[in-house]
Amino acid sequence: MNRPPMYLVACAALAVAACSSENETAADADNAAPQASATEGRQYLSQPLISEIYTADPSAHVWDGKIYVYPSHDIEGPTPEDDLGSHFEMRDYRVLSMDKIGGPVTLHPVALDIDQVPWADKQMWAPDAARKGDTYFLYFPAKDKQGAFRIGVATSKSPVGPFEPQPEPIKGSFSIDPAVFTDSDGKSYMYFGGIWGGQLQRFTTGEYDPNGSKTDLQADDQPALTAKVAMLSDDMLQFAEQPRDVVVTDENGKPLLGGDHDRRFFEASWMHKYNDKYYFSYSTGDTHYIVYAIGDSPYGPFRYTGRILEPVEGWTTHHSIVEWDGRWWLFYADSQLSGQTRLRNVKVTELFYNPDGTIKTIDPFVSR
Ligand code: FUB
Repeated sequence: MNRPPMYLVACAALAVAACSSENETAADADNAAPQASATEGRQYLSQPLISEIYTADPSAHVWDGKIYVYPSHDIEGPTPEDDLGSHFEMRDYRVLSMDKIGGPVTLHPVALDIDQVPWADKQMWAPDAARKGDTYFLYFPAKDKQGAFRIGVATSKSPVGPFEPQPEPIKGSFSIDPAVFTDSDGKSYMYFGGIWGGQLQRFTTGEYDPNGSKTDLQADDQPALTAKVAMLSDDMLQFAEQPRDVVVTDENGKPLLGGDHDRRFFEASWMHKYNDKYYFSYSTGDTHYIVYAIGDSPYGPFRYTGRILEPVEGWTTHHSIVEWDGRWWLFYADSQLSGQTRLRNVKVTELFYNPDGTIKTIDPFVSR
């Protein structure tokens, strides 16, 4: 794929219809004829938001009525695929924005490059963003010079950057996939972590153990490793407390076990609030589901409730959930454009709740 121009306006396949008519709605775009799938003759539910670069791990936010998406920027690298995700060799971030879902998507210039971050060595994985006052915060994981994942933060007066990084990672941060949720009372929390390549299992003592397990705790009958959550400081630049476990329980109130690969936490935390309940959602990794658990507090515990998204094309699955224009949207990614797990593309589709607050499971493929 050629290097794209620094700034361009993209009109993705899904959005072509919306681009061609000002009156077309997001629903019209969602109902556009799906393209034939490269996988098993199935058809994709939705189309990539952009095709000029490869993007994944979309964290979507609505600020001043506009939708901003903070994705990973996938690139072709030389490293062979392995179970630690060494082949995800991303080096910068670029922001997408759109005035409406189904409308034109703007791909903004580089918002943050790894060469700007003194402590970061490689692998800028899934980011998220937050806003407080007139400042925007970009949170990102990267490996430090010792090979340990840490989480950094960078600031800007614009939601699309450029962002200026803090010189050090967030004190006490570790692992990957930060997701920052701001509650109705203005308090912000970072959810983070990932097992296997995300290294949670190598931080169980508080220090990074480079020789630790490559996967998990390797104790299938014990509580699984959990995501972590910490309230952020008033300036949004540090943890205000020691990270706590994000406990997800089964129907009997017992923590999910390490062997429960269909339900236990793997990576890709996201938090949203619906009808005063806290919805913690995440990827189950090697079983490829996006699932969710519901709680009464941002700290949990959360009770496992069900699946949001069935497996997409490609190994990874990572999402965000946001309300826009009175409707709820799932941003996700697959490998439709490249057929390769390391080169992904972000998508969006509408998410629906049942009257009891459960979420209707989405199949990323449709049969027509
Ligand atoms: O994009 C690199 C990693 O793959 C992310 O941090 C994970 O969530 C998975 O999508």
